[in-house]
Amino acid sequence: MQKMGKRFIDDLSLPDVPEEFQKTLEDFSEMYMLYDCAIREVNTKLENLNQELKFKKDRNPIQYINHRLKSPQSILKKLQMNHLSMDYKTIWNEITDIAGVRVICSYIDDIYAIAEMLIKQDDVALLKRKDYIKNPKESGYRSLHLIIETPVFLSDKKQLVKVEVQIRTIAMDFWASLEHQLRYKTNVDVPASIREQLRNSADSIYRTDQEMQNIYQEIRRMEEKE
Ligand code: 0O2
Repeated sequence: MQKMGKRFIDDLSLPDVPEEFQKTLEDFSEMYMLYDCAIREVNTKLENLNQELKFKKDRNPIQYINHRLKSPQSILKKLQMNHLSMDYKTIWNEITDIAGVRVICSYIDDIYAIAEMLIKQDDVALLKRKDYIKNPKESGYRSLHLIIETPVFLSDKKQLVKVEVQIRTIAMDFWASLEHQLRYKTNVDVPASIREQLRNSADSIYRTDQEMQNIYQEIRRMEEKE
């Protein structure tokens, strides 16, 4: 883990990095170790839920789980955008998405069911919930975001660590991944007409998600009558 933090830090090309942030970087290895442990804790919780539901209901509501640690470059960008100071304490308290877990579900209802099961666990505290499914972003982006805090048990103490959990369907993820690539991999200012096309495509994907959910429920009802 020391290595993972170090790799990230070595990757940072330093000329434009403020001195205050460079100093804070020295403490990043330990911070990344904690976030990495927290990701594993949350991952295990989600995998266990999926396993139990497979056993009880004979289906997996979670298709797959991804995770990532936010790079120092992205942390710096966020601090600068939000006019935050660059000390360790500010990063620890204010940047809530350094540890990120993305859960890809089969159906819209699975998203809410998994979220409820996760935040009901007594060692999980919900700090923030943003429902971009009920209230999609201007871009068309849909996903349920939870900022949770979970304990990491170390050799001599228990440390609470924040993790951002993004939960969405396969279809929402398909759109978000391509839109992310299109937006970040281009130098051009995306015109309003293309932004509208992207929004329309997100809306149409959402309608398909709703149709698939309805079909699934209908088949379930038919099975129950058998
Ligand atoms: P990455 O590489 O995915 O981490 P906050 O201060 O945290 O409350 P913030 O940071 O604006 O406010 O959080 P928000 O908007 O709730 O969630 C940010 C993350 O959601 C992004 O992380 C993306 O992962 C995802 N996201 C939000 N809007 C969009 C969008 O329009 N398109 C796509 N594809 N993803 C989106 P990062 O840090 O941008 O990047």
